[in-house]
Formats: sequence, structure tokens, C-alpha cells
Amino acid sequence: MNGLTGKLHTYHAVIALLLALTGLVLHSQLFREEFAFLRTYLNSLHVVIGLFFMLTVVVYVRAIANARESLAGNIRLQGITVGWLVISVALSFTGLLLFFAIDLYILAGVGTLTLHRWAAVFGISSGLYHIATSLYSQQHCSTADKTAVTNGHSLQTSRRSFIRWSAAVGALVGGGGLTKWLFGLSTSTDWSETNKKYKDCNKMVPQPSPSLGSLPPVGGGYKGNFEVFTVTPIPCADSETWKFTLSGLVDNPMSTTWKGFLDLPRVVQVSNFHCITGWSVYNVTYEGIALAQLLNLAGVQAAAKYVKFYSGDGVYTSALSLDQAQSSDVMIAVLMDGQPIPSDLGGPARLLVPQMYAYKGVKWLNAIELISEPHIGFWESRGYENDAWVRGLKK
Ligand SMILES: Nc1nc2c(c(=O)[nH]1)N[C@H]1C(S)=C(S)[C@@H](COP(=O)(O)O)O[C@H]1N2
Ligand SMILES: [Mo]
Repeated sequence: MNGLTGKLHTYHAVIALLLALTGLVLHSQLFREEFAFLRTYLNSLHVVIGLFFMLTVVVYVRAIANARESLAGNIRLQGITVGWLVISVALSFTGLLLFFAIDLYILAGVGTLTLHRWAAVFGISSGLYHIATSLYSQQHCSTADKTAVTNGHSLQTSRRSFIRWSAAVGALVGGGGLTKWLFGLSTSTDWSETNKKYKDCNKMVPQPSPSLGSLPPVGGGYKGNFEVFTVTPIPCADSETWKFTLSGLVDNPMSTTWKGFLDLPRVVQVSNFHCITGWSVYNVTYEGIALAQLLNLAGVQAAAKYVKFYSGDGVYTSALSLDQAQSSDVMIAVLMDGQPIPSDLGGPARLLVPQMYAYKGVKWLNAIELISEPHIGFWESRGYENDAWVRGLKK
């Protein structure tokens, strides 16, 4: 390595390390709970570091192209270079896709986040392998002459291959652990698989019966995968105790049991689901109560300007302006592709605001309140826009 590529190597390594650290921290549940308020900053930081990462990759590719001869014949170095390039390009491409997908109207989320994670698994474990083996060979080079005399050659080689093998096993074990952590949920787009994938601890009797259009789903079955996101442990509901209330500035406040809730008229719609972290799920057939209709029934008073939503987790809230809440596609869903929504995904009843980022879609929705002053919800008070229109969908 000459001076220039040596420096480049250092920059690249440091940036890759920062990228891995911010990525891992972003994935951790801690940053949806205690440190949730740091999440938006951390996410921007991860994106900016990612841009620098891509920059070093480009400069690196040019440097390598200029120094092709030094790679010729060195199979090991060629392997490292090609592997590194594949992983870097995969990381950059999926990263860009996650960031820009919604602007470009492309189907990010169908595997994009999954690919990004796989690239991270390979990147991090091969990075660790690379560090371990080159640390050894550096040491080995500087002491090569002495050891060659004292230890003899064969011992030298077997020691080197022992180190390589240990590093490889370490990287494999580390990569396996990382994979398990990053993919806590397996991925599948098949709804029949879904109940195995998303856990359901709710005990709701009776189950809502799907109406025409709901089963088989008119949307043809949703495309993509939901990430189970929650800032609390997942609450389990029981129809014996479950209650839904609508209160505040309304003429007819309402407090109903599960049975009464299921008697409210429902509609079926096909909509998309966009999380602000970059993943989307498309063509979900939802059945539920149109919020505008429910508000109509309740008789909204003139003083009411905002609608506040509460979750059965006792922590999460969100809010919409009355106008936003009355959009025709805002609903309280109880069925998804004709099946009861599992507790993982916010069942028995969750709010849906398809044209806004999904943090508006309060899971385990159990209360609505009409208020006169704005309410700043859980994520909104931690840096997310209160007007959460998905980029490009509405303004
Ligand atoms: N009660 C509650 N609702 C919530 C959240 C949450 O943490 N708690 N997360 C929000 C966010 S950020 C997203 S992207 C979606 C995720 O929905 P899912 O877990 O069904 O995929 O739920 C939203 N509603
Ligand atoms: Mo989200």
C-alpha cells in the first residue's frame, strides 16, 4: 500500500465502522424506547455517513483501477477487492433505495430492508475477518525474519492458517448472531404464513367476519413485509375487558364493548403502508370503520379542531387535524386481507392513515378524543413531522 491508498484505506475503514455502529444502534429496540428522541438525528447521521461511504468507495474504485497491475496474480487481494466491492455496492444501492423509494414511487420495502440487512451482515462479518487477519499479518511481517529462524517455516504457515481459520470461525459465529438479531422475524409475503410470523396474543370473541371484498382480498394479497415496530411491550387484548371510547368535544360520547364495536358499519379499502424508515407494504386490503363516518355518528362539536388517538399500550398517542381525520381513507381497521389483525401488527383495532407515514397509525387503538388544541404524539414529540404526509403523496 502506498501513502495515498493507505490513507484512503483508513478513511474508508473509519467511515465503514461509523456506518456499522449507527446502523446497529438504529436497529436496536433501545432507540425506539428510552432513546427514541435521538432516533431522527441518528437516522440522518447514518444517511450522511452513508454518503461519505459511497464517496470513498468511488475514489477507491478509481485508485484500484489505476493500480490494476498490483492486483494481477494476487488471488487473495483480488478476492478481498471483489467481495468488498459487491458488499459496498449492495449497501449503497439498498440504502439509496430506502431513502428515495417513496419519491421515486418504486417498490422499496419488498425486500429492500432485508437486502440492506444481509449486506450489513456480510459487510460487518467480513470486515471483522479482514481486521483480524490483517492485524495478524502485520505483526507477522514485522517479526517475520526472527520467527522464520527460530520457529521454522512449517510452524509459521500452520500458525498463520490457524489464525485465519479462527478469524473465519469468529466471523461466521458473529455473522450468525448478527443475522439472528437483525432478522428476529423471518420474511415471507404469503398470508397463510403470516399468522406464524406475526404473533397474536389477542383473545377476541367473536372474530370480525370479513365482508365481500375482504376475503378473498380485492387487493390480491399484500406485497411486502411488515416490520413489527413498537415502543412498548405488545399488549394482549381480551374481548371480555376490551373497551373502545370516543370522547371529548362530541354530542354523543361513546363507550362500547368489542361486540358493540363490531356492530358499527365497516368499509373495505386497498391501501399502501409507508414507514418513515423506508419500508413500505403495498396493496393491503383493510376492512374497518371509516373514521369520518364514526365522527359523524358522534356529532363533532364546533369547538373541536383536532382528533387525538390513544393506544392500549398506555404510552403511544398520535393526533390529526379534524380535516385530516375526515379524509375518506382514514379508518380503524379490524381485518387485514380478510384476517383479524394479529396483536403484533396492532390488532384487534388499529388506526390507518394511508397517505401519511405509519407512525400516525396507532396500534391497539382503544380511545379517540376530540380536542380544541393540537396534541403532539409520541414520535411527533421526538422529531417527526406532525403533518406526516408521505413525500409525494399529498401536500
Ligand atoms: N401503539 C403504537 N402504535 C404504533 C407504533 C408504536 O410503537 N406503538 N409505531 C408506529 C410506527 S413508527 C410504525 S412504522 C407502525 C408499524 O406498524 P407495524 O408494527 O404493524 O408494522 O406502527 C405505528 N403505530
Ligand atoms: Mo415507522
